[in-house]
Amino acid sequence: MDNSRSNIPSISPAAVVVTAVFLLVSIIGVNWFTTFVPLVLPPQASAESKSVDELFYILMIIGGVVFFLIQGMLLISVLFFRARDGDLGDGPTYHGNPLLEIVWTIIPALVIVFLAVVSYNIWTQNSEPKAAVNMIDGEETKIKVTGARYAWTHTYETNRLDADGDPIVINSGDKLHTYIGQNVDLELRTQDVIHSYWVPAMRVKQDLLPGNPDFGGRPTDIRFTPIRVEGAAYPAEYPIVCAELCGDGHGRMRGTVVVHEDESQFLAQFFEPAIYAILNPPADPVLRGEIVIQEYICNSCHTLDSLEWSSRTGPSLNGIAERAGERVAGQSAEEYIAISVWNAPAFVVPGYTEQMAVFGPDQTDANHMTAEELYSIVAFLCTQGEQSDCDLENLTEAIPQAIKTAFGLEVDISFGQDDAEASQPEAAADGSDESEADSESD
Ligand code: HEC
Ligand SMILES: [Cu+2]
Repeated sequence: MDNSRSNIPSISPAAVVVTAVFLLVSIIGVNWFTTFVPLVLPPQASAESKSVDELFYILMIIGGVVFFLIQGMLLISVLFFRARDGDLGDGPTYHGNPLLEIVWTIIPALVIVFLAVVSYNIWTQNSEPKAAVNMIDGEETKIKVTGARYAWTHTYETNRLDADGDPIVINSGDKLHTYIGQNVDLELRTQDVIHSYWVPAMRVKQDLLPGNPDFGGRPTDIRFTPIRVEGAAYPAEYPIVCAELCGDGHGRMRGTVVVHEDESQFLAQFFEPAIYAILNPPADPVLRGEIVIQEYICNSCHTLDSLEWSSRTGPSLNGIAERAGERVAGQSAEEYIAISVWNAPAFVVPGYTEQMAVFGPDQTDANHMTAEELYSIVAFLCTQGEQSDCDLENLTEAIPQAIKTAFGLEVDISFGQDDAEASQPEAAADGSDESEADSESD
């Protein structure tokens, strides 16, 4: 066996030709393949999406060529350099070719530096804070997103004031309303584990990091600016997904970005009706409860056919009013439901564990629930069942009484009865907004 160390075996011209052809075919093939990528990707719905897709194409082409080249070389080696019949010897031993080694180190290094620079530029460009964010009615506002197993909640801290002079907060549940050209800047917080707010159509994704903000926790920000998508009908809707495995309900932790065509459509179809509904809640607690309960993440754990909820972490709320009176001896149905919502651990339904989220006046953001809201939620749940254990004729007295007994709190049930002077916005007046019922109130 020839053992000389720097003796490179001669390469047959055929192999060189095959390699060259393979390289050419893979470049052309990968290029051709990328023309199909837009069919698979969601539409480019944000200003950020173009640069992200450009980076994606660059990565695809480089990765694709490297892949086909390496597989091609492997194929060629197997075909041309395989052991011939009767050849039982080792192949020639050789190593040490400084030129070759320098070349195959420098080329990938340059490629990686190039990718790092391009990626870094696109990342900083897309994530850097912008001026004039979340403009509504000519003013900046704050939009917060709360992630919790397994739901998203969006809250708008508006510049409108309620009767007491406090800023009105719109809770739009799992929907983010925005409009073309609005510089969206969301503050993200989680109530439990790490989640990740991902809007594929906007090409943005950001983790939510645990930690109590009062003790140095870390709210994060996600920024994007919706643009017009050719051929889309407005308002257009795009999914929000959780991109961090956060538990068994991770797959249904979803929401929707609703992009309105312009600010006036946003105001008319979402914002003004939401403000109007907050200033003019229905006087009937049951009707109000049906709206209020949908602002919370109850749907992420419970089933309730009348509202099309279908989650199974907690017991079904179908017919809850028929069982509520018998759950705990000595507790009225109203009291039992009120305690179940504000102080779930007080009684744990057999077969379930203490997994229910905590709601109450001391909680923040998505879990903040006033006594008035509790009152209307209890009123609504009292109507869920054929034979209600609640005193349906007398809810306006029975529920405040139950809340007083359970928590020692007085409930102000006068809402919706004296706000006649607030003016009706046009959009709500033309009746085009039943679908917004799930996005209103304080
Ligand atoms: C994180 C999941 C989760 C969320 C969110 C949640 N619940 Fe629950 N809920 C549970 C679980 C689990 C139970 C059963 C254990 C217990 O009784 O504490 C339960 C029990 C209940 C019960 C008692 C049911 C019965 O059959 O006796 C009521 C009523 C209830 N929840 C209402 C609500 C309402 C209203 C909301 C929203 C404001 C809500 N829940 C949000 C998980 C949840
Ligand atoms: Cu999640």
